[in-house]
Amino acid sequence: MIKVLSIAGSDPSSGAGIQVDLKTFQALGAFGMALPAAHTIQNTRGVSGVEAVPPRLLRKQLDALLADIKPGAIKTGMLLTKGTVELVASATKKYGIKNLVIDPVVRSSLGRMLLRTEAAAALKKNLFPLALIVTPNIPETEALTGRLIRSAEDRDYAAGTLLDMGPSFVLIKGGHGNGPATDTLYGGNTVLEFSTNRKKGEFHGTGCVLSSAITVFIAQGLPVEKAVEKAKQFVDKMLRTARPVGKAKTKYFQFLCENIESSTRGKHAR
Ligand code: PXL
Repeated sequence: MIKVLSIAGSDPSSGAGIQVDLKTFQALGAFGMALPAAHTIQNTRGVSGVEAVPPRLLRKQLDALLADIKPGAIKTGMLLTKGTVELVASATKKYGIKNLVIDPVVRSSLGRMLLRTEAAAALKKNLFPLALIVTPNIPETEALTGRLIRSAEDRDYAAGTLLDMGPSFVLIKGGHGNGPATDTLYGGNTVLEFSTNRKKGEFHGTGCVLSSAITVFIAQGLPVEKAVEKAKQFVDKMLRTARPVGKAKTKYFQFLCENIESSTRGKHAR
């Protein structure tokens, strides 16, 4: 059985965060687990508030869980505070987690901070060195490197800066620009591009679904390059049936069973 864990923010509208991570894990045939690292007040119109989970509670939950079950891979999403980042880093070391996928969530689409300034510094210092792969979008890459990205050269340079912080791979997601949606994977002495046609509309939770799918494929034992390729194909397929679910036009992933082909599942899934 493939077991995977998400340590991320809770989105009660369930289009992002631990809720959509669990849906993704389920869709891909893994046994999913989720530990809320922070809470958001949100609906389809956006995030109107955030609250941290008390570090004492989080530490007890992490210890209870990881002392018992060893996930094949862990992903992190919205971590909000420095204390939370540090707790996740120490648990990763203590329990010998090798397959750590970090989605460095910094802000919501409408600009609400989901990672405090001192937490961003801790993320780079304490968690990035433990990561197999970090998956920032362009605004997150800019926030983490402190430099604007205006060209492919700027992006390549930023990827080098992030790789120097210690992760084995960096996937810079280009989904927020124009033209085809191209994600670029750096690491393992190569640079690989993954392009898909841009879909019409605004989508919620795309980064969460992508990093969760990567987490499952890594836990299945696929090399990072293949895990990213398959995860990107999975997201592309799910984007086609995404629909608005509330008063805003933002589209949410549905994970319709008929769209989840058995080919997206690993051989260990059944
Ligand atoms: O999509 C980024 C994201 C991640 N995690 C949570 C969120 C959001 C965006 O709103 O709420 C919990």
